[in-house]
Amino acid sequence: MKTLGEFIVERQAEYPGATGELSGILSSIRLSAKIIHRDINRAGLTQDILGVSGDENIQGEAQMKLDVFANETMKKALIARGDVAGFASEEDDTFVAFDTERGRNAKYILMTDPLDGSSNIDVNVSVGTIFSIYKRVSPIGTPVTMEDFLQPGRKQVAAGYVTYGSSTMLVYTTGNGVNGFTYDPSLGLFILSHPNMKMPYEGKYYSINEGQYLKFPDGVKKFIKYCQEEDKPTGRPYSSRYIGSLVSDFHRNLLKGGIYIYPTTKSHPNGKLRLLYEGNPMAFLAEQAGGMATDGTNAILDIKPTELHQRVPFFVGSTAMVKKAGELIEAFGG
Ligand code: AHM
Ligand code: MG
Repeated sequence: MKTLGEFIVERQAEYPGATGELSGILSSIRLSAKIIHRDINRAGLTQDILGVSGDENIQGEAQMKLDVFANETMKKALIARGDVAGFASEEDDTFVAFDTERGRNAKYILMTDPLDGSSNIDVNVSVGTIFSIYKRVSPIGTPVTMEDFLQPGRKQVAAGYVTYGSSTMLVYTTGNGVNGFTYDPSLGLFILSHPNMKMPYEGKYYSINEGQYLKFPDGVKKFIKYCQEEDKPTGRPYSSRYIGSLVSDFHRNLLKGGIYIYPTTKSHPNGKLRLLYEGNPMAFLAEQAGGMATDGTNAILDIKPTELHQRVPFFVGSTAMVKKAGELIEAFGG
């Protein structure tokens, strides 16, 4: 049995010049994951956690109490260790520069969706936490700037998610494969349970909010019909599975093979998901596991962001399925 802590230390030793800051950030995330896990598991028992907070985020979405709680937990855990220079989140209007001596001298920044799929929390369905880490581009010793956050996904140093499902798992990459750790609550430890995760090349699930079908572009409609057609060699029809938590849908498709799509729709002309803290980290994990992620045409990781809360159409999963969706979008429009 290998714990996440041991694994992080082992990996750090492979990089002789490593200062331990990235390891420190991963430890902060591990701690936040344990706290969020504990509170999610008590969500049905306490009214402090269930329901809406009464506020909206900058994107006009109602914040759940747990969104706010998870965001504060992440921020506090990161500030306490002082290994990041700045932080940006789905729940905050703009980025936060950790403007202390330690923060100004730190070399990484972190972006997060602290509680993805939070509309599921009141009905006891899985939610997740997503994170994405970059090296800053502004000079060390100064407060971080917007430029540090608007880097293409290709520049990510590490990314991952926590899925609070029937068990809680932390899955992450530092660009050297993807590894998954299952939480043992009785020990308070994440244990390496899924080393070197690989996404099947051909999938068997498609995950999309089909209730929006009439609002989808023609290429996406054609792809859905393709998924439903009978074809022995590709194993079609594929099964439809949509949890409505990107993390959970992605996690299933990573293990079993499948595609998750949030396309442009008439009500979401740029898609719904955010490039920086949803699209990029999941795309990095997908590519590291042998899968693929596009906006229908271009690799997600190559997009140069222009805004912190920028949205992007998102196609992620098994390479054969993402490629097929791309072909139909090229032929019929996305
Ligand atoms: P959130 O970060 O505000 O929870 O929104 C993102 C979520 C994804 O996890 C999920 O796949 C999608 O929104 C569901 O949206 P919809 O209800 O439109 O299908
Ligand atoms: Mg989200």
